[in-house]
Amino acid sequence: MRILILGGDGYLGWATSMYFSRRGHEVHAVDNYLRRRMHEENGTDSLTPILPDLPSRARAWKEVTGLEIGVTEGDLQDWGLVERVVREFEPEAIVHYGEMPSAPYSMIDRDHAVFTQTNNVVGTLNVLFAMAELVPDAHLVKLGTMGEYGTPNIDIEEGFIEIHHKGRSDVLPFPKLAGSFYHLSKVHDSHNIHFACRIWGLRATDLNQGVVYGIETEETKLDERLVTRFDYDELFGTALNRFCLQAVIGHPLTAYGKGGQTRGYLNILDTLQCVELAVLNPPTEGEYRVFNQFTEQFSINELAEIVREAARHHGLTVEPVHVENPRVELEEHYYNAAHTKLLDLGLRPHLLSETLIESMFSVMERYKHRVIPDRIDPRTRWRGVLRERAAR
Ligand code: NAD
Ligand code: USQ
Repeated sequence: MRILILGGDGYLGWATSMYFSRRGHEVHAVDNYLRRRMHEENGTDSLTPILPDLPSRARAWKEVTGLEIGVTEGDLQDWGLVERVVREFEPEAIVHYGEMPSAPYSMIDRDHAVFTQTNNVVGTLNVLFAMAELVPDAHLVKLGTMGEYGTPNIDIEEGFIEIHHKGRSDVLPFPKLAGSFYHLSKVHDSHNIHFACRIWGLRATDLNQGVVYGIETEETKLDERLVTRFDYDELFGTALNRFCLQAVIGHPLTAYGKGGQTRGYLNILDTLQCVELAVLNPPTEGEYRVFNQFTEQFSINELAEIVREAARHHGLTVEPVHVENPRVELEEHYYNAAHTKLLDLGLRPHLLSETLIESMFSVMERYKHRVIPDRIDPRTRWRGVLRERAAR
């Protein structure tokens, strides 16, 4: 199958490009290096030493496996670029990771919020228009987020909920209570994608993914040059990845607030499996479907305890600390989210275990000389704008 990977230089996008290439698909990756530039802006960097650009990564892939990954360097906000890539490559599936993915980055200030929503919403609109005009039968596999739903006091369904209201009923999109301007950009995308399916008959799968952890895949292990990026700083690192790195360097595990925040989590290996299952089982014409893509739920306190225990087995001593929560979010809440649709398609989850965490420690120990320790503690506050105003 011809598969276009948007955001192919990223943590998940590079791993996905290699995964599909190795399974015999024709892969073309697009990226504008936004993630690398945001790290330069913040004085941070990937723990793993990734090659300098996509062409070098594709060359290394060819040397190691003999397989080709096509590359386009460019911005999805540029209609000319999106139109050209889609016209020339004629994808049968488009896996869209190419967005600004950090909640804290989107909350820095007005400029970062506006940039996040413009980048994400305009890029996705361009992809939808290119599909409608050039490849209307292609399948869009779009990375959304479980954070679109927030933490409502009822069970979370997979995209839609049956509502009975004043004697009538309908199946409608599940209510959204996103927790950052980034998460809201995904809500806006979801509405636009759903609308494009309804009016143009496009087919799309919105993967509402939980928090991903992990550092290696079968393909990254083939050669050191094939590593994917791995971030642990306050803006781009995610909870479990950060805790593992913190354990390795002896930094207290940074549980924000009371630590009762519960989210869905999955291993990077399962991201690959889920995206493949979505691609190989496309929806029908005009169908917009939503899969909740995670395998297990944990609270922050549970994660910290699991990492502390795995660290102890590994000969490392580390303790959780409750730091002031930089975010505005519920710290104790009900959370029960459905996630059966990918299991029904055949997903076989890699569940979190101490062995798995210890294998992450081993990779991190190899690169720990690259850690920038003063970028770990949280600085970006959800109410930062209000505090700055009060100080003036
Ligand atoms: P990432 O930042 O490593 O990957 C995204 C890639 O897209 C980057 O390489 C970036 O340079 C590129 N990009 C961004 N805007 C672009 C544009 N306008 N034009 C071209 N390229 C652009 O992030 P990731 O962790 O790999 O996440 C991939 C996707 O999955 C994102 O959409 C993210 O929101 C979503 N997601 C990630 C997680 C997670 O825990 N990592 C969880 C849920 C959802
Ligand atoms: N948290 C801590 N300590 C930390 C880091 C985070 O307690 O050191 C807490 C946060 O307060 C939050 C939870 O952990 O309650 C998750 O935070 P996160 O940074 O791991 O994840 P989040 O900001 O939600 O974003 C990440 C990805 C994003 C994706 C999302 C999936 O960066 O791209 O959309 O996970 S989800 O969380 O399901 O929305």
